[in-house]
Amino acid sequence: MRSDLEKLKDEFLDAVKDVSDSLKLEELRVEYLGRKGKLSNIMKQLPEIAEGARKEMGQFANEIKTSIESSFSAAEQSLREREAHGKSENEWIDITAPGQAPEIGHMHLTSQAIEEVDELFSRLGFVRVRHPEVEWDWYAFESLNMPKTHPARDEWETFFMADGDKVLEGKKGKVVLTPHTSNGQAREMERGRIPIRMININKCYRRQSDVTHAPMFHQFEGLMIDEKVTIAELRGVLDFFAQNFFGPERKTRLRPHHFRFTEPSFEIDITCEVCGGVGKIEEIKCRMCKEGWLELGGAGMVHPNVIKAGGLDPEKYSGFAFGWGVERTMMMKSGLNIDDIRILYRNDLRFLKQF
Ligand code: FA5
Repeated sequence: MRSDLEKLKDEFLDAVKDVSDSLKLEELRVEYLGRKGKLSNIMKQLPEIAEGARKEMGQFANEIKTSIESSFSAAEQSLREREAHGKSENEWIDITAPGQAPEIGHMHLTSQAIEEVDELFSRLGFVRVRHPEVEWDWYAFESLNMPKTHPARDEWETFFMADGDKVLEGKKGKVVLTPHTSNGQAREMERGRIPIRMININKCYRRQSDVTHAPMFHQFEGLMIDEKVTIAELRGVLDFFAQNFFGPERKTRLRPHHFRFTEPSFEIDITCEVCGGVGKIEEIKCRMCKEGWLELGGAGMVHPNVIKAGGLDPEKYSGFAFGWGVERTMMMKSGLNIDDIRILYRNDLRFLKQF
């Protein structure tokens, strides 16, 4: 066995000298050191060796193995160096050639609109805040004058959060993905910093998907609370926004509506940008608005019960609130001409790069 091992080592050293690429070197490693290789084969003789000499022979076999392994590593290292050197001799760079500029992205249309909304309201002293997207039932519904079993809740098509089959629940009720930014109303009042001029811009979630509805969208919620706030101030703020955002030629209208958290309540519509407010394009009903007007959002004077839920005295304080969809508002801007809201979130660069 000893002479077999010595022969094996010499044979390996001889073979490794001539190897010129890493593939062949690996083949050689498998042939000599692999599980079914030549060294393993010789090691099978070990149990036949007399017990007294077996330990010594085992040690000798290990020395041979270590020696083969280090010759292999040395060959591997020198091959790597030779390959690297060869490469640098063959490859060259023309440092005078023009560079390839990395593609620079830009803000998503929705983020651009959010910045613009934020900037316009800041001119009126409204401060941008962010209240949670994952919310308690209390802030999303109950504090807004919608008790647990009230039918008005049915309109919201909410996503409740669950852990397996168990709907998550805590001291402030179930956990929901907020369906609107009105969840920020009681939260902002609880802070107790009066007067309030808040603009809460955030993601909202509803079980809806069609040309004017996305399951995830954004709203901006304005809230003003002070002593003696009137409806005239609400109109003034909304007009300021509409004229600056859409341009003076576009028309808005207030339509009486019902929200549980405002009294009186309105919906605000704007003349449709896709059909120019006519409701038709070449005698075909406008796919976006169907009648010339598109709803942008709701507004109204904050209900006394909501002021109470926010920890303030409704006898002393009054205010207004409005909540509009960012995407819908943006889609109604002149020149955009987007006729399906869902395209904003399809991540199609051919569309997004245009803006
Ligand atoms: C509300 O969400 C009320 N919280 C608004 C409000 C706030 C009223 C404060 C009074 C006072 P509404 O469900 O109508 O109301 O939604 C408001 C706007 O959000 C809609 O007009 C629309 O512009 C936008 N919106 C609603 N659902 C979606 C959706 N699935 N996809 C895109 N935009 C939506």
